Amino acid sequence: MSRRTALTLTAALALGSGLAILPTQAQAATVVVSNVTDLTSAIKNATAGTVIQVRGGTYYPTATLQSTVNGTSSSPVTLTAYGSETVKIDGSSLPDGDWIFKLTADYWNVSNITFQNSPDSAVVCQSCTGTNWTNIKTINGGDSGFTLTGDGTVNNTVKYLDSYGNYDAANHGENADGVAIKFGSGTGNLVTGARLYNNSDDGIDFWSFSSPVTVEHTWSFGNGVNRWSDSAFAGDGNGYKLGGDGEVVAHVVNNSAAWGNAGNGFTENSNTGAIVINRTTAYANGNWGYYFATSAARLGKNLAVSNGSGSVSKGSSVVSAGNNWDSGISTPSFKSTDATTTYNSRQSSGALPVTTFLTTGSTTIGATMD
Ligand SMILES: [Ca+2]
Ligand SMILES: [Ca+2]
Repeated sequence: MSRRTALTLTAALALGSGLAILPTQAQAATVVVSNVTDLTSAIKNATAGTVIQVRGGTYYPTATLQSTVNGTSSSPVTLTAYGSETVKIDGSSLPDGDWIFKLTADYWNVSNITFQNSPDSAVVCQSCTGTNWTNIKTINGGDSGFTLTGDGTVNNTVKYLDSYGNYDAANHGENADGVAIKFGSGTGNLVTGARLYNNSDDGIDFWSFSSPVTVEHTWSFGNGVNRWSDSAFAGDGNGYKLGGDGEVVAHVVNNSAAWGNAGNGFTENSNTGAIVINRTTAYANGNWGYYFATSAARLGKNLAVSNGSGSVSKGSSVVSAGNNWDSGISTPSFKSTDATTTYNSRQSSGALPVTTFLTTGSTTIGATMD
C-alpha cells in the first residue's frame, strides 16, 4: 500500500467515525409475513427500501392491498415470495368489484406471486413509474388480469407474466383482457415473455393509451372463446389489440405470436399510427391474422397461416415487406402445430417454456417462439 493510499484510508476512517454521530439514514427493513393481516400492514406501511417477503401459502385479503408510497430508483420497495416458496393471493374473500392489488406508486419491484380469483381486476398499477413485475400470474379474475393505467405510466416492465382465465361475467366477457394498458400515457413501458391466454376479451389491449408500448417474446392465444357457457358472450378475442379511442400511437410488437384467438391475431383497432410489427406469427385466429385497414403500420417479416378471414387486411398506408403474403416471400413449414407444450411450466429463469410449436427454423420470418 502506498503512503498516499494509507493516509487516504486513515483520513476516511477518521471521517467515518466522525460521521457515526450524525443521524443515519433509516435502514431498509426486511419484513417477512405469513398471514394476511401482516401482509396488508406490510404493504400499507412500506417505504423506500422496504423488502416484503411473503411466506408460501394462499392469502385471502378482505380489502384491496394497496399503497401510494413511492420507492426510489436506487431504493425501490420490494414485494416478493420468500425464497422459492409458492405464494398465492386470492381475491375470493374480497367484496364484489374490488381488485386484489392496487399501486399508485413509483419504483416497486413485485415478483413471484400469483394473484387469483379476483372479483374484478387482479393487479392495477395506476400512474406508476419504474415498477418491475417479474414472474407474476394474474388468473381467473373477474376483469382484466394485469393493468397499467393513467397518465404518468412511465418505464414499467412486465416480465414473464402469465395472465389467463379472466372473465367479466357481468359484461358477458366484453372487458377482461390478459394485459390492459389502457386510458393513459407515458413512455418506456415493456411487456416481455408474457403468456396471455383463454381470457374472455383480448390477450393484450392498448385502448386509449396515447404513448407507444413495446411487446416482445409474448404469446397470446385462445382469447375471446366462450369457455363460460355465456349465452350472451361478448368477448372480442383479439390477440393484440393495439389501439382505440382515437389515439394515434406507434406501438411496437416484436417476435411474438398469436394463435387460436376468436378475433384477429394482431389489429390496429382503428389506431392510424405507425405501429411496428416484426417477426411475429399469426396462426389459426378466427378473423384476420393481421388487420390494419386504416393505420400506417410497418409490417415486416411476419408469418400468417390458416387464419379464418385471411392473412392480412391492410390499407394503403401500410408498409409491408418480407411477410409471407408479400410477393416473392415463401411460407416456411411449422415444425409442430401441437400447442400442448406451450402450457408447460416456464423455464427456471422464468422464460417461456421450450417448444417447437409454430417454429420453422427460419432466420428471416415469423416468431422464434422463445
Ligand atoms: Ca371488448
Ligand atoms: Ca379488451
